[in-house]
Amino acid sequence: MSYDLNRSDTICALATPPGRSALAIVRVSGANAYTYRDKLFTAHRGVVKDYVATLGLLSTPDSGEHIDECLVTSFPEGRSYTGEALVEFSLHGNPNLVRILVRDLQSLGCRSAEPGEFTMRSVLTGKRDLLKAQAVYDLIEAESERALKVAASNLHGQPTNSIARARKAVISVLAEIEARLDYPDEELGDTLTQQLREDLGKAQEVIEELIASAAWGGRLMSGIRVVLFGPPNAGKSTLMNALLGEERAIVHSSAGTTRDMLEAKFELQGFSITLVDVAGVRFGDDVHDIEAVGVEKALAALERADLILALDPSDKPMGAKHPIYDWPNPQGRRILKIQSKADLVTEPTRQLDTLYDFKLSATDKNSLAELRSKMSAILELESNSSSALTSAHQEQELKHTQVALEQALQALDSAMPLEILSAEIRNAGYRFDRLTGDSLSEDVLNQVFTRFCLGK
Ligand SMILES: Nc1nc2c(ncn2[C@@H]2O[C@H](COP(=O)(O)OP(=O)(O)OP(=O)(O)O)[C@@H](O)[C@H]2O)c(=O)[nH]1
Ligand SMILES: [Mg+2]
Repeated sequence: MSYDLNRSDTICALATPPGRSALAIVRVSGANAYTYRDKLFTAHRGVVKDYVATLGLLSTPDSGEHIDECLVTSFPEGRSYTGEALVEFSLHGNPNLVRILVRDLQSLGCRSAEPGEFTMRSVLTGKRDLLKAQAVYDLIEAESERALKVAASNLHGQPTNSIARARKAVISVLAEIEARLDYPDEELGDTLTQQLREDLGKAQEVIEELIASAAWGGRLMSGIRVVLFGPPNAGKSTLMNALLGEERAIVHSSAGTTRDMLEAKFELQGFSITLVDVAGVRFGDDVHDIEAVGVEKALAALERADLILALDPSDKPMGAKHPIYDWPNPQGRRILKIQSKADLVTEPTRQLDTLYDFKLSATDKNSLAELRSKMSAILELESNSSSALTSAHQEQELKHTQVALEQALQALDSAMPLEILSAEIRNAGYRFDRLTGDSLSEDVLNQVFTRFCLGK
C-alpha cells in the first residue's frame, strides 16, 4: 500500500462498523473538508460552529434532494484528531445512506481513506507520535481490561516521555561531539568522555526497560498462552473445560483422547488468556504414528507458551520422569507443576509433595479457585509496568535502537575519531526517530498503519 505523505487529498471513510445500526459516523479530513460539508449539509439554524454538534439536513449535491437529517461536528485545522480540518457526519445507521453520502463526497473530489490513514495524518501533522498512534490502535483492539489499561497509559504518553528523555540524552551527546568536530585537534578528555558515556548509558537503560516490557505488552494484547501439558490421561482436557466453564474438549477415561491442539480464550482477572490443550506426551517404542504427531505438536506448543501447567496424575504419578523434565525450556518459561486428580489419593507421599506447586481436583471448586488465583498472581508479577510497548514492530525497532546505542558506546570507549563517533550517534538518533515517527519511511508506515481499521 502506498500512503499519501503530502496529504494532498481530502479523505473520507465510515468510522463506525458497517451494517445497520442506530447511528453511523462518516469522517472527512483534509483541506476541503469544510467546503464539502457546506455543499452537502444545511444547518437548521443556518450556522455551523466549530466543535458544536449541529443539526441539519443532508442532501445530494446534484438534485438537492434531502437524504437524511443528521448531526455535523466540525474541527478546524490544528485542533482536530488528524490535525487537519475534520468533519464528522453523524447520520442514521443505514448502509444505503452511508453509501450515498460517501458517493456524494467522492463526486465532489474526496478520496476513500486507506486503513489507518486518519491516524497516520495525525502523525504527519505532529498531533501525536507513532507510539501514541499505536496506542490508538491498541485501544480499539484490546481484548482485555489489562490490555486496555496499557493502551490508555501509552496514549497518555508514558513511553513517549521516557523515549523523549532518552533521545534528549543522545542529542546532547551529539551536540558535544559536533561542537568539537570544528576543533579536530582538541581531544574529548576523560571527564567529558565519562559524562557522555553516562548520558548514553541512561538512554540505553530506558531502551532496555522498554524491550523487557515489550514482550509482555505483546502478550497482553494477543492473549497470554497457557499450555496444559502432561502424560496421557492426566486430566488436561478436563481442566480446560473446568477453567472455561464449558464442555469444549472431549474428555474420556481412555488415554490418548486428545490428538490435536485445541485453543480457547477466557478472561482471568482482566487478563486475556488463550488456553491450549494438547495431546498427552509420552515417549517410547510403543508410541504409534498418529500419537507421535500429537506429541510433536504438544512440544511445539510449549515453545510458544507463556505459562505451562504441567499435570501429573495422582493415581499414576510420574514424578521426576514427567515429560516436562525432558523439555529444555530454553526461554525459562514459568511452569506450574500440578498434582492432578488429587481426589483419587488420600495421602500423597512426601516425595510427591515436594515436586508440586499444588494439588488439584478438577471436580473441586475450591482447588479450581486456588489455581485461578495462583495463575493470576503469576501474571500480576509479570505485569509490573503499567505501560509497555505492544507491537512486534516496535520491539524490533527498540532492538535496533539498542544495537545503535551499543555501537555508539563502543566508538566512544575505543576513542574512535570524532567523525566516526558522530556518525554512530547520529545513527542512534535516527533509530529514535523511527520509533517516534519523526522519520516516517514507507516501511514504517506499512508496518504500523495497514493493520488499522477503516475510518481510524
Ligand atoms: N477423579 C478425577 N478424575 C479426573 C479428574 N480430572 C480428570 N479426570 C478423569 O480422567 C480421565 C481423563 O481425563 P482427560 O481430561 O480426558 O485427560 P487428558 O489429560 O486430556 O487425556 P489425553 O487427552 O488422553 O491426554 C477422564 O475419565 C476424566 O473424567 C479429577 O480431578 N479427578
Ligand atoms: Mg485430553
